[in-house]
Amino acid sequence: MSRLIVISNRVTAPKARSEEGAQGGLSVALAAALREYRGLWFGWSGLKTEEFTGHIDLQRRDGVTTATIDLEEQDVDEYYNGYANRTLWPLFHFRIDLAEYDRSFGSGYERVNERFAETVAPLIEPDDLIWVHDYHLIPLGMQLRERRLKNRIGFFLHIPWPPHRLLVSLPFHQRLVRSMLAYDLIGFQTEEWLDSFHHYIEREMGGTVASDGTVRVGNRSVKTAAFPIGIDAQDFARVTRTPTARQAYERLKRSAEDKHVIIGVDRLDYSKGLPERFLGYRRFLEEHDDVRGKVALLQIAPPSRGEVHTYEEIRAHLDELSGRINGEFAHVDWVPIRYVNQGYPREELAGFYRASEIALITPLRDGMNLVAKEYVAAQDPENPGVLILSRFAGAALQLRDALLVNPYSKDEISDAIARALDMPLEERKRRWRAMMDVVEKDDVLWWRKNFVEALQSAVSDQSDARQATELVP
Ligand code: ADQ
Repeated sequence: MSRLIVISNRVTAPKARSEEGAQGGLSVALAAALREYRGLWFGWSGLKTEEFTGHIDLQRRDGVTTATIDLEEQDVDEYYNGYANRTLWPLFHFRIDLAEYDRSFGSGYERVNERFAETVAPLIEPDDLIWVHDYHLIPLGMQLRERRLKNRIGFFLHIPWPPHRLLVSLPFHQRLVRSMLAYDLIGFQTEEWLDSFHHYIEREMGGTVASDGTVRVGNRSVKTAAFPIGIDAQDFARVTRTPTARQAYERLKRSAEDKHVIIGVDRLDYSKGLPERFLGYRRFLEEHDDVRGKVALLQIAPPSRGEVHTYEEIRAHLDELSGRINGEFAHVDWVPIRYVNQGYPREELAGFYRASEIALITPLRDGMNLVAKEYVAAQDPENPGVLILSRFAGAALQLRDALLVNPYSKDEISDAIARALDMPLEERKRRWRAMMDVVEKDDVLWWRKNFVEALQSAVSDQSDARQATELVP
């Protein structure tokens, strides 16, 4: 059996199995795949070094080998904080107004992708399957081909793919997309993002798309498909039964007294629609004075990407907005919004999800959104809560029995909260069962199995793959 080489920006070192509860579902699933295929996981350590040395820190723990490198300060500024998080992230989340185009970001991005390729290439054996993850590493496949690697190489994008008309606002967009033709398989979260990619290929590159998703540009063919990512539903159900989860459940229930808890859990990011959510909740309080004092919104949002200015701004904005809404509506014994800037281990989150009658998950755009699936998996089947979900999250295409809302509309958010609070038990159970079926069936194991099998069966014509690198101007 071939080995699997996973390459992502950051590597989450596997913990001992007994500690796995503290890790994200994705890293657990990838670690399981790496154990099965005897592979290795390569990426940035998260550490900075004065000068790039290419030194690889190889570690083996619990059956998984990780190989990490440190990056220079300038690399981190230009590649990670720059091109990845200030150019691609906003643009791919339809926030062209926030996207910054700086020549140094683009060159830093390509330099780091070259450094990744240069360092990982000697670790790769001819039969290895290579799986590259996310927007930080789009040109990596081409960089590996330039080093004469003939392996099957797949790429999975965790975030949305923007519509053609938006993507052309990116300087050198053709160069970026052409570099993707070096892969054998390109995976997206949903059919919607896949369609946008196909439109770009047809309209901007004069390529064709066959009915099986094979994209053809010049002589180069690449397989493309949607692989909606899931959670480890079985494990999440187990986590929900742990003593820590039960304690977290009790703690939230006790502190809420008899109030209906509405929960939101997100990284603090402008794509998650937090100000719009607070304003939608404010509209609800305004319109339903009879319920004031009987509901509480618990928003958990730990800061992320603190080195990027826009993230400082969103944080300041939310502090101000939550303070203003609380000041406007609070009583001596009731605060409408509990806004918490810290992350919690999975066990505790599971307990909080189960103790909340409603989840309000309203990103303005999201590749998938795993929190929505975790909320569903943590519910009590006999008394499940209601999921209110943005129709612009990838998850909305699968969780059709959520109450789907336009996250920009205060009225829709307000009406959905009112409807959720009044929803009869039978309807809650019916909706939950339908969503839980999807969460259980299309779980993370299914996702990675599908992707790896599709990659194994991708016909890799290497003469074409080398040509792809020649297509890049
Ligand atoms: P994210 O934007 O990080 O992921 P999401 O999928 O919702 O978004 O969350 C990922 C994980 O982080 C979840 O497992 C969640 O439990 C955890 N998490 C979020 N907030 C937390 C908190 N406050 N405390 C502790 N844990 C928290 C990107 C894309 C998504 C895509 C995923 C996976 O943006 O669209 O679903 O990758 O592909």
